[in-house]
This record gives sequence, structure tokens and C-alpha cells, in this order.
Amino acid sequence: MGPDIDVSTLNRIISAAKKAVVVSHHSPDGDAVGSIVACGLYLAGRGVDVKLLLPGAMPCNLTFVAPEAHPILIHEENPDAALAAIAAADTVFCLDFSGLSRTEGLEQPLRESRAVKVLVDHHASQEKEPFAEVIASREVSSACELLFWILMQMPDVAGDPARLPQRCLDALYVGMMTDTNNFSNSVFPTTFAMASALIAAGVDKTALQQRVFNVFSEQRMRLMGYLLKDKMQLVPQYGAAYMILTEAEKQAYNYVPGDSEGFVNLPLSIGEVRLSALFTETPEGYIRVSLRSKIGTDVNALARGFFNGGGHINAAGGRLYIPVDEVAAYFLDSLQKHFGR
Ligand SMILES: [Mn+2]
Repeated sequence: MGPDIDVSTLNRIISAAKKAVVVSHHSPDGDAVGSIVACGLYLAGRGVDVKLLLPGAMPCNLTFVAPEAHPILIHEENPDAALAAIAAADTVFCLDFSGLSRTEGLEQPLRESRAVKVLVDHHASQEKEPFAEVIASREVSSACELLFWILMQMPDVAGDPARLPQRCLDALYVGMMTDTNNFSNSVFPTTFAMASALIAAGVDKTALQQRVFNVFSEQRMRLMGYLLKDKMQLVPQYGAAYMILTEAEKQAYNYVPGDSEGFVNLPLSIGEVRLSALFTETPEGYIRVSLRSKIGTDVNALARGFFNGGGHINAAGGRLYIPVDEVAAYFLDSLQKHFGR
């Protein structure tokens, strides 16, 4: 029922692994957290000594995904422990990113590590050189979906999700559910097959949905209202909408990481809007860029060309290293250069 994936090399690598690090990208989303947790629990079940690692903090609505027995080490909060885990690892599993630069502060330590490295990813054009094995597909919703189909092929799982720990199944579901924005984008026939198999194996879909999507603060909802009413700008000639969120505004609404998750999608519900951008000033001083589009408009190329980033055709991201008050002019200029009108 799923894609055919040759897992023989991966299976050999896992059999040889003794100490492993499982890592995903900076600013982790549900797919990043879900995929490292699911992968880590599977490896632990095969007797591997596993450390779960993230370059930076995760949003508070995702912390429940991490198992008590395998807390996630955050490099920016606990650099010594994170670097020690990489130094001790004979095998490194990388999930949900196409190149090591997405691990930011961990990029150099990971490059210098002599460990056998594996990449499982669903973005475009993976970096190949650092990895002994790359399993990648764009015909899946998420890294968690790809990992699910990989696990189904493993000899010890043999297509039966009930052979995996419940926490592993929950983590896989969370990653798929968040990357598809609860089944609204990047959904393939295999995505429903995965969801169906997980629910049949005991995943409580409604409970996970509540824990991930309905746990935000009142202030977060008021920030959303403020952005939509006072900050959203339309650029009709390009079918574009954009919002700029400053540090001062974040502080005024007691912003916590994860609060602006999903905001970028909201303007796409306007008929004329084909492309939506959210620019968020960070405490570090750079601007985080999120881009979303409807079918037929490519924001991956826009992110690569103008925003030091990339991603998927309809969902991409990047960074700008300019003052927040210059962002609007830069964005309008990039639209004009990119779409040439
Ligand atoms: Mn993903």
C-alpha cells in the first residue's frame, strides 16, 4: 500500500549502530520533532543507545511528543551535552532537511564527525556527500510519512505498525498531521493509507489534534487578529499578501516560540491571494521568512532567489539580514524582479 523503498542498506547500518544521534533542523516543526522521536524509539527498540538532538528549542505544543525516557537535547540550551553526543556517536540519523546547513550550530560538528550518516528527507535536492545513505522522496507528505513507509519495510516490523511502540506511532502521526496542516496540503494517497494504518494501530487522532492545534494562549489569538486587521498588506498586481511581525509586537503579545505557526497560511483563504509571506523579526536580529502559495505559484524559486532559503513549491522559507523597516520594500522589489512585471 505504500511506496517501494529499498531499506537493505539502512537496515545494515542500523544493525551495526551502537551509539546513535538522531537530529533534525533548527526551528523544528511537528515533522522535525515527530521524525526524530519516531526514529529514535525504533532504534532504541533495536538496542541502539540513542540520543535525540535539535539545534534549537521546539514550540511548547510539541514538547509532549518527546518520550520521558529519551528527552530531546537542545544544542542552544545545552551545547556541551549536544556536542558530546555527536562526538560519541558511531551513527547519525538526519531527518526532515535536505542539507546540514539547516542544523545551524550543529553543522560543523556534524560535518567533522566520522560517524556513518543517514538522511531521510522529503524536500528537493538533497546534499549527498556527507551521507552513507540518502532516502528521499517528494511523493510523500512529510519526513514522518517517508519514515513510516521505511519502517513498514523493515524485517522486524514487516508491515505491521502494531509492532512499533505507541509513542513512535503517535510521533509519526503528529509529523504527518502538522506538515499537511491537518490534511489540507501535500496529501498523497499514501498519506491517507498511513493515517488509516496508524489509527487502526491505536493512534488517537482527535487527542493528538487537540494537543497540537488547540493549546495556544489567548494572547496568541489576539496577535493573530491584530496581524490580520492591522498588518496584512495586499499587493494585488502579484496576487500577494504579506505581514511583518516585529520584536516589539511579539513582546506586546507575550509571544512564545510556535505562536506564529500557521499564520502565513491565513491570507491564502482570500480569493485573489496566490502567495502569502510572513516576515518575523527574531531576537538574534535577522528576519525569518515564511512563504506559502496556491497551486500554480512557485515560492521555492522565490525563496531561493531572494530569501536565502528554499523548501517546496507551495511552502518555503528563508532568512533576511536587513532591518525590519526595510523588509516591505525588499519584498515588493523581489516580487517585481521574480515575476517581472
Ligand atoms: Mn517536513
